[in-house]
Amino acid sequence: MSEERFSLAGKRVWVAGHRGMVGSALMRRLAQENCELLTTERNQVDLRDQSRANAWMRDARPNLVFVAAATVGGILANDAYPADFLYDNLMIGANVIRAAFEIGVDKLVFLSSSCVYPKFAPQPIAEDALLSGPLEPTNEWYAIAKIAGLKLCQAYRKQYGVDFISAMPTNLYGPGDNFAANSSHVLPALIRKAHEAKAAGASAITIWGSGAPRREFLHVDDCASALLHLAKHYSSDGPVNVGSGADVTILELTRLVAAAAGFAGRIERDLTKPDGTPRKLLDSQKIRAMGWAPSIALPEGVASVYRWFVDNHAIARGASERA
Ligand code: GFB
Repeated sequence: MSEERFSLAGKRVWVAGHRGMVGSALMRRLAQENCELLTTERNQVDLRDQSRANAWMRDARPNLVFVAAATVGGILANDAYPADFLYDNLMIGANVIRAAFEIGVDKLVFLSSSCVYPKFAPQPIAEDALLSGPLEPTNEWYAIAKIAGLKLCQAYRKQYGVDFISAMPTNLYGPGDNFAANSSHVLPALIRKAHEAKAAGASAITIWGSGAPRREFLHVDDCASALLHLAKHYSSDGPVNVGSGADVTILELTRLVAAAAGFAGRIERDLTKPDGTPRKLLDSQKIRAMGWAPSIALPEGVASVYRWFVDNHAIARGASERA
């Protein structure tokens, strides 16, 4: 375990995007710490608006900021709404990072993403693969905004010596995810498909693409614990990967979800839909060496999120998790 460099005790902590899946998990985890939690609603402060973001930050005066606000979605949403994914995420990142600098926050943790790495990066993907090759076209818009955000953190650190850091979480899943058919990521989409097929007595479910792409999944509660760990223990300019260390094919994931939902029918493939990046497995040695490890195995995590979906799907959210 590396030494604690930043204590949360008595600190004012702002989770930007606290109603999203990641932000909610951070709020649950931070509730166990001796700190004061600050939040603002999306309809009060649109973080794409620089003057609103500045005014909020001047009033709230947080010591620590987690930038978990983002416009997010799965492979089709990324491809269908490139302007929203690029503009919203550029503006949120730039406004929050700049405002944090202006009021002199002690620490800022920016959430980037594993999709910022090149489409054909060597696997597992180490942090130094950043900007070493072309991006996956379906999510280059989101990726460019997330690269800009992490570069802005590095730039402020280099020019002004501030303690801004970036984390690169792998594909996340958990309670509070978006389960909408066309805008969700694969794991919640499969939960919904398997559940509805079982309820309707259908003989098959259809997955997008070939089922061959490999993805690494991390439960959002593990991600939240990693983000807190980095806030406390890490202070340097290099981004840090946050992954579970294991990947599965989409077909294997579908079988896992079908088993959790009790769906025993056929799995069909819609080859008109994109596969995206062939493989995305992070090398997370850097954070593991700092003493963090995930604690929720994929089968257990899928089963618990399936139960969450069954209990809550009537109120599950839409495509965006911006606060
Ligand atoms: O999770 P997903 O949408 O995003 O898709 P990415 C992962 C894989 O699952 C792709 C396949 O190969 C999809 O074709 N898939 C199969 C499905 N069935 C489905 C389905 O019903 N819904 C969805 N959504 N996929 C995202 C980026 O890429 O990764 C985001 O677009 C973000 O920007 C996220 O970075 C972490 O893993 O391909």
